[in-house]
Amino acid sequence: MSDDKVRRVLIATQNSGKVNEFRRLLRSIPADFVGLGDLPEVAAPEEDGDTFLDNATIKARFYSQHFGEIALADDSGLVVDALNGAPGVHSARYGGDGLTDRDRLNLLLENLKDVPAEQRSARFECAVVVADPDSEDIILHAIGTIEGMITFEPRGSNGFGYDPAFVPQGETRTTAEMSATEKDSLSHRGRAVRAIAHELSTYLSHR
Ligand code: ITT
Repeated sequence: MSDDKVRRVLIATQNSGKVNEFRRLLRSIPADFVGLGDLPEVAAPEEDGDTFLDNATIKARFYSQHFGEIALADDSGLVVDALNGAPGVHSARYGGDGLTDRDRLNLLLENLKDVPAEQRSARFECAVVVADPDSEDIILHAIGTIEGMITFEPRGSNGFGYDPAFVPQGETRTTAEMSATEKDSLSHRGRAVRAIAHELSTYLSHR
């Protein structure tokens, strides 16, 4: 570091499942990672972008400006081929307001109930964006993807969201049946974070 000050980075997500994963994935970076839960509550910005990258940029910029902190945001979701890419950027809102993660998972499986095994291909995608309140441009961004298939029934209780219905390519278990370390090693979020980790560390050390 250029001085003894420990840099703070805001993990700018309201999703506790993502916060847990980011804390694990970023643990080798010498910075103080703060969650939104450690700061005064603020209403989330509207995610009206067409892509994961657009929405991650909206969130990183918004939280970075609002709190005056370097902020790392994630926009992610499940892209199902048999549903023409749904739920996609709407993964957190699939089925409308008032549903739980489990309700959305059940809705997905219901909507796919007549789709045969060989047509159940899907992928998780994750865009990670880092914004600095002192900079107009975003500092870093990366996209991570993991290919797989949707199960017929939910399996496993680890992870969050659609994990109980997603089996990565070459695996037999869902990501909800894997340990945290196993999911991190192949997940969309793990891949996106590993793509920026070195540059983030360098950026923080020179700031
Ligand atoms: P923030 O916007 O505050 O980050 P969010 O949950 O609303 O929280 P997104 O708009 O990016 O975040 O929606 C992502 C949704 O995609 C998430 O709620 C899950 O339903 C799903 N998802 C993303 N990554 C996942 C993962 O690793 N495992 C399971 N489901 C995942």
